[in-house]
Amino acid sequence: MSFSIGIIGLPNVGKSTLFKALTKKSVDISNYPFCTIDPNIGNVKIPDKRLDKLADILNPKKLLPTYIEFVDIAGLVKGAHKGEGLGNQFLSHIREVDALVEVVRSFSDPDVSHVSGKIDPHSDKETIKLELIFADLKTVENQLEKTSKYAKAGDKEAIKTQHVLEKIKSELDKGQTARELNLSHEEKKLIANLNLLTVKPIIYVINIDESKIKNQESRIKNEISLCVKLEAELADLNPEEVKEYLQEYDIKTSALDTLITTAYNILDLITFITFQNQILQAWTIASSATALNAAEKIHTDMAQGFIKAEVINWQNLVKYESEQKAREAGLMRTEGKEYIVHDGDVIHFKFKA
Ligand SMILES: Nc1nc2c(ncn2[C@@H]2O[C@H](COP(=O)(O)OP(=O)(O)OP(=O)(O)O)[C@@H](O)[C@H]2O)c(=O)[nH]1
Ligand SMILES: [Mg+2]
Repeated sequence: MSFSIGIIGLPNVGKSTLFKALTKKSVDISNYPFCTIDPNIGNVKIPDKRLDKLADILNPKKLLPTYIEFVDIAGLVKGAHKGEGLGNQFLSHIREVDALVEVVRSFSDPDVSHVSGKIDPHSDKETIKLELIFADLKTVENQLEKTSKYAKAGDKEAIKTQHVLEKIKSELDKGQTARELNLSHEEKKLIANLNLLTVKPIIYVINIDESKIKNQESRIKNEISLCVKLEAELADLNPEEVKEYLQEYDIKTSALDTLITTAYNILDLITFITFQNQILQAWTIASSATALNAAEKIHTDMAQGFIKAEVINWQNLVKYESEQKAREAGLMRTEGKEYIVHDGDVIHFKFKA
């Protein structure tokens, strides 16, 4: 598994349309709220020019790009935590995702109804934020009850966890997300099993009118503006037609590319590459990951028997056209477990089987 993204938002704002644009899967899209009930799940290969260039010189039997899994769920409405709309039980479908994408309606089409009767991106964002906060509050309160028993009995881990939970609860009580607490790595680890929604990084997709596409450049790091409907129409076209379409609307990068770049940035992710058994494969990993973490990502055996990692930057490999020549030029380095993996590293792991 590479990484996964849950698509959330009010009903009828274009979540499934975005899902279609990204995954090219045909799913139910309709002009009435609560069209999606059961989640749509799809994988999207991450296009990577570096892999293509490496494939040109290495001639692999198989080329496996890294991918993102998208999960498109039902819409949340105000009061969902009290059972309004479809309630909030379906949030369980996105508990385990790595990040959230929230679709926010800004397009004005009078033929598409809005659950609260008016287009108000700011208020819609607030509604969703509060519903996620309510969902997390319930989880935190339930867990606090359990943890406090162990904490009272003197369990050291439980005391620490209780402290973090109380800190989160007080933030949620104020109407703020747990994300805003900037929890430390240690604190996050203590509550990781709760899969709190408001801890997850979030990207806003502002779904704009076709006429507003040009000159839309957001200054906010985790916000992108797209005309989701137009992007979904691209899913049905061939690559030549897509090019023309993008030019006509002056769109420089597709929704998928924009979203991937934003997700990699806010999640602090990088890609490393392996070429083993004639398979050229890209892997996604956190930017702080070590060679041992990278080996673990591939196989636990590889991490357990780790001997060394032979590392070469992808550009050097392309430049020298073969591993042999790159090695002779002294560009293949031998690194240990603690080596911090760089974006675009091509890594050979040596391990005891
Ligand atoms: N004009 C316009 N309509 C859009 C756009 N994006 C989506 N729509 C329309 O909005 C309606 C709802 O789209 P969906 O993708 O089904 O919305 P959803 O958020 O998945 O809705 P639920 O599953 O019901 O929560 C459909 O009629 C879409 O064609 C857009 O960018 N512009
Ligand atoms: Mg839908």
